Amino acid sequence: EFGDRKAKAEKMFRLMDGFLKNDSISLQKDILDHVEFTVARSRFNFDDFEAYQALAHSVRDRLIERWHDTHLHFKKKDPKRIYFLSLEFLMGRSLTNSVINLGIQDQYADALTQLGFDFEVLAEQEGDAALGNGGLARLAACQMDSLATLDYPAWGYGLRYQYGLFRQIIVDGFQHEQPDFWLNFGNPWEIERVHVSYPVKFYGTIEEEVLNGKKCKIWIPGESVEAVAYDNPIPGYGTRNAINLRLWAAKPSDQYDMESYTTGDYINAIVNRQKAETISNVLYPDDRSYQGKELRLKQQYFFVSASLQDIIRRFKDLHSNFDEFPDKVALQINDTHPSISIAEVMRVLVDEENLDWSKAWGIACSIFSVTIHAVQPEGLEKIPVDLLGSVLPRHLEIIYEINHRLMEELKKSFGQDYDRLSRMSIVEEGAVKSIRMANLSLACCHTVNGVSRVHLETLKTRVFKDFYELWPQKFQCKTNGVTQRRWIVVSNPSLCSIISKWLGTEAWIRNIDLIAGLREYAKDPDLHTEWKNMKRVNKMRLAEYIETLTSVKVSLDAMFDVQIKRIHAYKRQLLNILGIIHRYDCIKNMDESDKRRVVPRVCIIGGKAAPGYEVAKKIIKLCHAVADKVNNDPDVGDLLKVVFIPDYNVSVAELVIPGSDLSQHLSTAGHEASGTGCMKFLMNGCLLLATADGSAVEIAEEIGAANMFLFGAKVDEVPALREKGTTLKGSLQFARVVRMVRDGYFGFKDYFKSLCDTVEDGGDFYLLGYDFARYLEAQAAADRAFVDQVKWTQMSILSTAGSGKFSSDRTIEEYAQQSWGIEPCKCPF
Ligand code: GLS
Repeated sequence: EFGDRKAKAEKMFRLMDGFLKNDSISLQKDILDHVEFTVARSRFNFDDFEAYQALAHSVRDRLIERWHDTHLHFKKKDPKRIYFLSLEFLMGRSLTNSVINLGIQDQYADALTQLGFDFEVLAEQEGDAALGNGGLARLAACQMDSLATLDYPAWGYGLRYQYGLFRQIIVDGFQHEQPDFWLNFGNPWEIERVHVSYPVKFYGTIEEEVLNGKKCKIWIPGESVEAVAYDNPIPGYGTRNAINLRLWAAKPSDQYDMESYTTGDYINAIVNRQKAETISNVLYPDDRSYQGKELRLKQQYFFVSASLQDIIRRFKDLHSNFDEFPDKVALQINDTHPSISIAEVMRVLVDEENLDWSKAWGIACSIFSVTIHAVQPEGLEKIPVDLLGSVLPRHLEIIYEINHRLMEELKKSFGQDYDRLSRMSIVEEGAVKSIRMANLSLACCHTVNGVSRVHLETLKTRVFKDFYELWPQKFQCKTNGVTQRRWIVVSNPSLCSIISKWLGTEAWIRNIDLIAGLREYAKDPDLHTEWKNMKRVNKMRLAEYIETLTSVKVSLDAMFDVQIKRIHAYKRQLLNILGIIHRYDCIKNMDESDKRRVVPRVCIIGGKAAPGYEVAKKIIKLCHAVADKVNNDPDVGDLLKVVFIPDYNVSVAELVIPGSDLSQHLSTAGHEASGTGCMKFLMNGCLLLATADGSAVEIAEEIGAANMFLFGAKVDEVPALREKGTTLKGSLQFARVVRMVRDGYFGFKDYFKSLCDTVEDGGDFYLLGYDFARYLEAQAAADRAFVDQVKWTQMSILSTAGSGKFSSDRTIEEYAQQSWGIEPCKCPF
């Protein structure tokens, strides 16, 4: 019978390969069919958006085909799989990325031209899938692309929020937030799986029972919500593999609340059921501070519980003995957010599968690994015990038991060192007794990853010092990376062609190490000409975008100087703005002959502030206030323009990065775990002006410090500088620019007062005053380099050539080999 099934499956594989044709005529026909039958418009009358929808559906068909093949193949081979749990995935747009990874971009472009449409115009119709805040979430998206491309048997699991990250609109220079109801026009990239659903339980009580002479705990939940799967195929590049990103949506449970119905309270019963959906309604828009909110905890448990039920079901399809679980399953916890999964695995194994505690714990410890993305202890989630006890009473008990055993083990190593024991405890005593989710992860995971070398050092020596002393072997460095498919091939096609032409191959798109081959041509005048043309065309596109959005006209001869990322005190956008004020002040005081020597600049800033983050919001306003003054000053003209790009997101980044000359990464050393924006700029041949923080340190090693502009206090100097506190005076120049803001030179004097206070009067936690003079020197060095365009272009080529290490392909290979123990599983067709 097995042979029969196998033959049938093989026949199906062969048939499926024959299903969809990718020549231009077939694609045209498919698109028109979708216009008529999916979008339900007449094929004689449809607009760009409808054309985009039809196009997306025809691409989706091709994705589904490969995705089926891949999953059949995985099922057949039954390899160990990696399950990547993340509360956030920032996918951005899917169309262009999909057709490129499927290898049918030219055919589609051709088909659309024949139909009288332009591929690029239709691609612009797509909105971003913004189910994440920033770096952490975009990293997860890049890693999914690499997992698919490298043929790893991987699944992503997350939440399908109905509202993604808020849209930022600017009114009079102030940020306002608008809801991002991104599913309004449907989402062609997902497949709703109504039949793949699991109940997720909350609240209730614990009862003890005796089963087979053994005392057992039974959780009697008080609420049940249904998790329904929405699958998002992720195609690899240069392979048939397409893996799955499964996002869960909350729906009312099928279990009826009989009481309400029989008492006739029909309307209220329905209204209450509907409340279930709120769990997956909205993404929390703050990436760093957690306030122990009930909804947040419910979101975490909701997606973790559904994912684990799905994973265990898949395991049980082929296996019956949990001893084999670690051979088939690796679970990756993306930051502390999904760490409740550790308690959930224990609950399932002990309460439902009736395993001994120690056996269950052995399994848990061999399947989980975690990556920490935070530097500051505030970034590590804590859940108040009262809250956890009410929402997940059984999990709280389990965590107490894990902690009890941990403490016993620690006593063996550290004796009566109670300070240390209390620091390492999963339970934090204090005004609000809480569970430290990071400590729970550290107690269980076999691997704890940092996201850059500097970051791992911080974890080892500061954040988790005690744990490192106990388990040094758990700590590993997995320097972040980004996918060159999205950040070069999709977003900078001209650069992509140049690289392929000069390397004589497209193989670098899968094997990024080859990109180093460009070094050989860094001085070649022909390459310089092509490189500069590419940059100019990209700048032109960006300039048009800027003019459309802000009505500011910018000169293409100016240096495009960019800082785009979340607005945060530690990322020091304020340092950038104060630097701009200094530049403005200098130009104002120059005579005409001095002005002729000024390198013209367009200073571009973009980023969202968390809605409740006052300081960040004031920084946005200050940026606009300065722009207003500078851009309208006839003394300045094209020498300086200041632009704030509203609603920064993945698609905006795809447009801005290829058109930038210089990018700024200004975090106070020791505060940026890694930073991934810098890697995207680097790949695009944009020079970096950066502090020696996060991954910038490793970038300097790869391209040579002489090819970037490094400045500022070093990680190990920062604590001592802070100690000096009030005695540490910034430069005169710094005092002057801050005074200009204080005195109302840019208006809004009262409003900016508290912002100025953060960097003066003994405050200045992020050392803006201390770093200011050296920041200006680095900026001056960038100006001098820009004047020598041959030198600049060479540095730019060397940046791209040295970016190979920062591909997420390298990161994923390291995870696969060092943390997860998985092998590629390539679809044969
Ligand atoms: C972050 C860090 O702040 C970034 O430095 C890092 O690059 C990113 C991915 O590892 O993770 N942590 C976080 O909470 N948001 C981030 O962007």
